[in-house]
Order: sequence, then structure tokens, then C-alpha cells
Amino acid sequence: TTRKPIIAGNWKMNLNHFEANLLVQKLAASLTAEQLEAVETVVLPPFTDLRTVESVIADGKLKIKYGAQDVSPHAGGAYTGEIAGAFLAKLGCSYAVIGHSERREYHNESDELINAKNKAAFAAGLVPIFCVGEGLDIREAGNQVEHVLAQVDAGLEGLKTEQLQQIVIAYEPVWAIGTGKTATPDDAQEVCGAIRARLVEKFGAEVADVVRIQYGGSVKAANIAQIMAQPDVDGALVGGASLDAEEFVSIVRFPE
Ligand code: G2H
Repeated sequence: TTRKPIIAGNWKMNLNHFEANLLVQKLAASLTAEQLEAVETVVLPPFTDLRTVESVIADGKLKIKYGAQDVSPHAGGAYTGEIAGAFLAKLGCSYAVIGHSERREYHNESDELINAKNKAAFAAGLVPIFCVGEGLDIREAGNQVEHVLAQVDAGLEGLKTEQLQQIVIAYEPVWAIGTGKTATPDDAQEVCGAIRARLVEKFGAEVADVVRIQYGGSVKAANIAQIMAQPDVDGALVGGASLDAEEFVSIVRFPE
């Protein structure tokens, strides 16, 4: 297949605008145009760092893309504390993370809300990095595939074909997030393969073949190559390891 790998650094609630500036400067100094062409590279800072990231990237004419960690399901108006997709697009964002497990867990985000956010992102010209994944209890009961496919079905409900072809799906087993426990490459492939099979079943092979599926959960330089070697894994959503410039650069350079 010809799916271009996509490595995205999810900074979560880390790095102020000054630290964000330094990190992006370091990435810029270490990654060549060829490397950024081979592997689509994305940073996902807090909202308050987006302007800073935009200016560093624009000044350096860098091919690093960026996005936000969430988006409002609403287009605008009286929604105190929310951030509209149009604001993010105006700041040059390409992506928005939707339905990360930390938002599902700490902000009670439902599949319905996540579906609305996927639609709001597209309406604003952003591509969702739509997250799915199972908790430890579900994994221990052996129900991970069923659970994740239900999240996929609900999240993609009502999307148009051209939207489905652009979406990035991130599979993140919740028990492997920030815990140092990485799913084995086989664990990642099992679920990512099942996601792709579901896309084939529902939307046809032409859509399923172009959708990029990321693995996320304690990805680091030492394990990226084996994860990327799986046939249905097209990238990684990297948390902790994306905060360190050298480590993130090594991850992006996995093909070497
Ligand atoms: C999973 C991942 C990034 P980490 O949340 O989204 O974080 O790599 O720290 O497990």
C-alpha cells in the first residue's frame, strides 16, 4: 500500500509557549525536508501554544504540520471555554485530536459527542485524529475488538466518503497509555487489522485502503520500528516521548 506514515506528537497539557517554541526550533533543526516528506510529522500542542507553533513553522517554511487536542462540536456562539474549529483552521492547524481516552474518561465524552466533534472538525477544514481504545477490564475479558469496533462505528456515523478517506484513526489501548506497558506489535495489529476490515465491510476497499491507522500508547524510539512493521499500522500517536526533541526526532526517523 502507499499510505504515507503519520507520526503525531500529542503534547497533552505540557509545555508553555516558550517551551513550545524551543521544542519546535529543535525539531526544525534536526529534521530534513526529505525526512519530513517521507514521514508526515505533526505536533499537537495545547491551544495556547498554537500561535507560537504557527509562527515558528511559518518562519522556517517547515513541512511540520500541527493541530489541536480537541475541538468544540459547535461552530461558534455562547459556549464559554470552548474553541471552535474555525479558530484552529485560521491558526493553520491541519488536524484535531478527537475523543482521546483522557477526554472520554475525565470529561465523560460519549461516542455521540465524539461523532459530532468529528463532523465539526471536517466542517472547519480540519482532519480528525479520531481516537479509540479499550480499558484493561475489556482487554482482560478478551472483548477489545468488539469494543473498539463499536467506537469506530459510532464515531464515523454519517461521515461522507471524502471525509472517511482523509480521517486518521488512532488505536490507543488505555492500559498502555503513559504506563510504560506497550501493547505488543501483534496486539496492535490485531485491533488495527480489525478496524481496517470493518472499514472494508462498511465503506469498501477503496476507502479502507487509504485510511491511516495509528497506534498509540508508550511509543518510543526503541519500539517504533516493530510497531510500524505491522501491515495495518500506518503511524503513531506519541505522548510522553514527543516532549523530548531528540526522542521524537528518532521516532520520526524510524525508516532509517
Ligand atoms: C497515548 C499516548 C499519546 P503516551 O495517550 O496519545 O501517550 O505515548 O504517553 O502513552
